[in-house]
Amino acid sequence: MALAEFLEQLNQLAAEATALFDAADDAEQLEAARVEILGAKSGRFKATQKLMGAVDGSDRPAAGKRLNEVKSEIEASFKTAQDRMTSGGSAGGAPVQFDPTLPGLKPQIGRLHPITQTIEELMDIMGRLGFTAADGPEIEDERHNFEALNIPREHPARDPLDNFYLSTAQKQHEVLLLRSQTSTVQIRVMESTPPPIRIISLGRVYRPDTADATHYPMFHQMEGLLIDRHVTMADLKSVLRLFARSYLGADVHIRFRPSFFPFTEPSVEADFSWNQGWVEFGGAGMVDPNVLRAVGYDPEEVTGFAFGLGVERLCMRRHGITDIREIYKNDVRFLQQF
Ligand code: FA5
Repeated sequence: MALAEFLEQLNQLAAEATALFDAADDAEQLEAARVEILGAKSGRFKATQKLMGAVDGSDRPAAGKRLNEVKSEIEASFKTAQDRMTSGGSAGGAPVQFDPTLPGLKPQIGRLHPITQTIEELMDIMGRLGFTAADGPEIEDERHNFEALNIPREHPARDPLDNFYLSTAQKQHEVLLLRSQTSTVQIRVMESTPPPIRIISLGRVYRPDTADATHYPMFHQMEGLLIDRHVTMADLKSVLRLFARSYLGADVHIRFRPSFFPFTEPSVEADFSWNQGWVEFGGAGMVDPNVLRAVGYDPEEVTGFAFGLGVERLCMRRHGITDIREIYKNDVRFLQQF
C-alpha cells in the first residue's frame, strides 16, 4: 500500500471521528461512537492500524508517526465531547435546566495575610508619627549588615552558624548574606541622605534559628531611625509608647531593660505589657557615634535613636496567636480568621 493512500485513510478517520463525537447528543451516543472508533477489538482505528502492515517498509516510520498523531487527535476530540456533556448537559440524562430562582454561588474572596495586614497597620501608625518608609535589599553585603553597624570582623554575630551566607557569592570573592536584621537599612539611608532623618523600614530578615513557638528562621522586623539635633532616650521612649498605644491600646505599658547592641549606646530591650505579662518586642538605643561617623555624620552635631521590633511578635500579641509557626503553615482555616 502506498504511503499517500494510508495517510489519506488516516485523515479521513480523524475527520469522521470528530464529526461522530460532535454529533453525539448524550453520554450513551458518545460511548457508542467511542466504541465504533476506538474500540479495542473491532474499532475503526484498530482496523486502520492493521493496514500499516501493508505499507512499504521504508515508509513505515512516517506512517507510524502520523498514526500516533491521529490517535492523539481522536482522543482529544473525544475528551472535548465528553467535557461538553458534563458542563453543558448531564452525563447520560436530560440536559440540566438553569434555575434562575436558586441562590447564586458565593465567590470565595481572598484576604491579605495577617502579616501583610500587620505591616500595613504599622506603616500607617508610624506614618502618622511622621516616619516615612524606606527599603533595602534582602541580600546584603558585609559592610551594611556588619561593618558600618560597628560589628567588626572578629565579632561573634558574624559567625556562619548564626547567618545565612550565600556560597555562590563567596566563590566570586564577594561575601553576601541574607540580612539578619533591618538595621542594614539605617546605614543605606544615612549613606545617601543628610540629617535630619525619620524613617521606618519594614521587611523580611533571616536567621538560622530553630523554629519554636516564638522563633522562625524568616521573620519581619520594623526598624525605626530618627536622627536630628538634641535627640534623647526620652524621645525614643515617647515614640515607642505612642506606637504601642496606637497598635495595642491605651492600657499598654512599656519598659526598657539595659542591653547591648554594637550599633547603639546605650542599648535597651523594649518590653510591652498588655493583657498579660511583659513581652520583649525588640531592641533599641541611641545610635552609636561610630555608626554616625561611618556614614559621614558628625556625632557632635547630631544624635539619634534606632529601634528594631519583631513584627510577628506584635501580630501574635495583638491577635492572641500563641505559636509563630501557625502564621506560616498556610492553613486557610487559620488565615480566614483575620
Ligand atoms: C535586633 O535585630 C536589632 N537589630 C534591633 C535593634 C535595632 C537594636 C536598632 C537597636 C537599634 P534582636 O536580635 O533582639 O535585635 O531582634 C529584635 C526582635 O526581633 C526580637 O525582640 C524579636 O521580637 C524578633 N525576633 C528575633 N529573632 C526572631 C525569630 N527567630 N523569630 C521571630 N522573631 C524574632
